[in-house]
Amino acid sequence: MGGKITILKLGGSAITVKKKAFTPNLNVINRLALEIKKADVHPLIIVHGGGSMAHPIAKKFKIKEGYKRRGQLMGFAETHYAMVKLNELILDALIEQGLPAVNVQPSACVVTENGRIRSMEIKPLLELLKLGCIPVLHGDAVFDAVLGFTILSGDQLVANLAVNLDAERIVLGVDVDGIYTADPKLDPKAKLIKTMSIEKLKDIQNKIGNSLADDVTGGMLGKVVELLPAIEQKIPTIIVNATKPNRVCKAIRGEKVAGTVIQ
Ligand code: ATP
Ligand code: IP8
Repeated sequence: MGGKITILKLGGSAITVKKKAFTPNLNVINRLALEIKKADVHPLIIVHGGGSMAHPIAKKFKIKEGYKRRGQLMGFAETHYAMVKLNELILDALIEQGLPAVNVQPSACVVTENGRIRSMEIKPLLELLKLGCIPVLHGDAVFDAVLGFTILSGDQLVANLAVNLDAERIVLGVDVDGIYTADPKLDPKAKLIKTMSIEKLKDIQNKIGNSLADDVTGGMLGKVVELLPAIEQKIPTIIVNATKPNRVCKAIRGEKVAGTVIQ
């Protein structure tokens, strides 16, 4: 495979129009594919979120809470289907750039227990990396051994893969410049936190909010909580604005870029 793995999360807030249900942001998706091509970083795993493509359906049918009635089954199927469709748009853009991107579907290789990853069939993903392909995973509606089904966030997948594969770095692309002292969309006085220690992160957890749009996995707060195991393992982690040109490209190369570095 050669070298340690870089893990890039393309946040749903950047790759979809979060305020408008079922709306991918094709301009951002296509530009990000170009940046990933330009960055030329190997080995690379991409994980993407659901944004407005999947969170509204997951919320409507209470998929995260688990199976309670037959009527939810269509919601489970539709949530997964929305992620497959968004994944297809991302693969279209990456393949258009000549990148060997291959979907690895979490619902087919992960089992959770009360919402936490209990097991993951990792071999196909590792073989793809060895071949030089770019595995592309996503948050998903998955089978849960206790709840029947649930929502697995892309952030939990990122942290789990980073810890188990001892990643080189994690880059999280969202629609804001990083972690602020308060939600920058609600508080114009919020200040960007450029570097953050794990102690400071734990300290300000209660000031970090959810997303303003439908988000069943907890917005920025959910992200930070999920990332803690990877940060505790000292895997360099940076949150950057993926809606602004070149930030993701520089971040996956390990270059200095505007954002929040957690170390
Ligand atoms: P998805 O879960 O769909 O992949 P995402 O990972 O791109 O989405 P969100 O879960 O939407 O990102 O979280 C990002 C949002 O969190 C921002 O749009 C911002 O409004 C909100 N937010 C809340 N509190 C803060 C904060 N303290 N600093 C930065 N953003 C914050
Ligand atoms: O957007 C969950 O993944 P996330 C996606 O990374 C859904 O939180 C709702 C299936």
